Amino acid sequence: MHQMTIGGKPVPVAGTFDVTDPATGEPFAQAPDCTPDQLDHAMNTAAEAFRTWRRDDRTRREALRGAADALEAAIGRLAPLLTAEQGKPLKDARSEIAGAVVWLRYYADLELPREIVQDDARGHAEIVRRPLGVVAAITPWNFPVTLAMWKIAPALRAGNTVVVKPSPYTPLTTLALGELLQEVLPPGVLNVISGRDPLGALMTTHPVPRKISFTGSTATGRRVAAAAADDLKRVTLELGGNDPAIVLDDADPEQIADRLFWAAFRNNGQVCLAVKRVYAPEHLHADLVEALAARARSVRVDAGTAEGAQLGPLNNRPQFDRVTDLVADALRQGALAAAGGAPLDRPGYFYQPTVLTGLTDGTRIVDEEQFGPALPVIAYRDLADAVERANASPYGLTASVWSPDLDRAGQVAAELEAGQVSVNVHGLGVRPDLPFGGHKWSGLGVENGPWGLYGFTDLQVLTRPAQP
Ligand code: TXE
Repeated sequence: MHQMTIGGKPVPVAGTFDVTDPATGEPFAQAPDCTPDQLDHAMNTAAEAFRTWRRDDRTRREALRGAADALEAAIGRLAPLLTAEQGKPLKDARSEIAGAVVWLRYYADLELPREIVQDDARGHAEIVRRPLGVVAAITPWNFPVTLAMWKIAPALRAGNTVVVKPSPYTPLTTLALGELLQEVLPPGVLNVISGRDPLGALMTTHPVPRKISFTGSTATGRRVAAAAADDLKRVTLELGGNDPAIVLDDADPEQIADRLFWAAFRNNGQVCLAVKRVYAPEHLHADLVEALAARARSVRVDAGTAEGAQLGPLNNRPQFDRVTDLVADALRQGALAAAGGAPLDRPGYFYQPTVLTGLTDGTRIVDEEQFGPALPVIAYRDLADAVERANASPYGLTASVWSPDLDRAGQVAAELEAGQVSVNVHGLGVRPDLPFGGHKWSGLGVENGPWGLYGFTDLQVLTRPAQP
């Protein structure tokens, strides 16, 4: 069994919970269930390690490089574990872990300039960024490794120490990551614990961490923010989205369909920034629906271990039930499934890639985050009205505009309320060097780039008068 790692060592297992293979719907492994004492131990150990880890920038950068090399060498071993617990095809599991390596290297290489505001005859004023202390990192089940690394790499680079807790649906690869990285990190710098949802809540009220970095649902994000408020812990929240794609009247449906389709269906739509609703002009609507539906029908959905699988099952039962309900609700309201519309007839959490037409705003699957392989395509008559409807959501994570006329697309993009807006592609801005964060209910603060690292620091001003 994969074990929790605290202070560089495996922790004796006190209790366990089941981990389910989404391709069968059956439990296939157990994970350790962290006790409150073990949580205290993890937090105190991280606090102790912080005393020295925060001091030496060079050691930290070398350690992150070592972590990148160790993780890269382990991709072949970790990818099958990620597929088993998450469901995604093996090749996607491999590229997810490879992405985490890229993040480690980016932060290892990131130069942080000294910010000297004044250095003249009157004196010297400089701004430094101090690490906060212990960071509690809480992650979801859609990209367990990547999203953990979006927190671990910048937090460690800035000089913090980390206690990370993966989702109870996907704890195993993160536990394995914790075991693996002990070879290259000083003890206590990265601690990995696992448990059910109440463990996340305990982390947010624990007195030790100075920051909670959370990725997950908006509902839980609110609880995290409320729990952190008492102690004024810093929080970064990366939450849900209901990301619109607006197709302009001069776009060519066949030409854009591949990119649009995969922006919506990658990882089975279980992507915070997936396209979740498409607005298409009336005269292109039927052609675009058919172009997307043709792709949906031809995608190979199978167990992540099956040769040639392009999409696996949904990750967990509640998510499978939610997608099933949202599509059934839309069909009851008069929507038509141009492709899919139901689960696959086999065990596990498999759902047919689904393209819905004949529906509009006010239907649950348009208004809420579906987080699954079902995409509503909505016809519009007036572009200003489509923009209005795109912005009418309480979410604001990402958005895209599709047109060969880049100036016009750029003007529409500037109207959209979202943390990232792309033209003729969706989600191009997810890179280690660009800030990623949501407007409105989609989050608080940003991850990635120097801006993400700054979120793991407090500013300190150092001043002195000129020497006589
Ligand atoms: O998320 P939760 P769930 C959305 C998506 C999905 C919905 C529910 O729409 O349908 O969220 O997924 C931990 N204090 N996203 O229920 O509960 C939990 O153990 C602190 C979008 O899985 O937010 C897990 O580690 N932590 C999202 C993590 O929070 C708590 C990705 C996320 O779980 C906690 C995933 C508490 N009170 C789902 N309760 C995205 N932004 O990409 C639970 N947790």
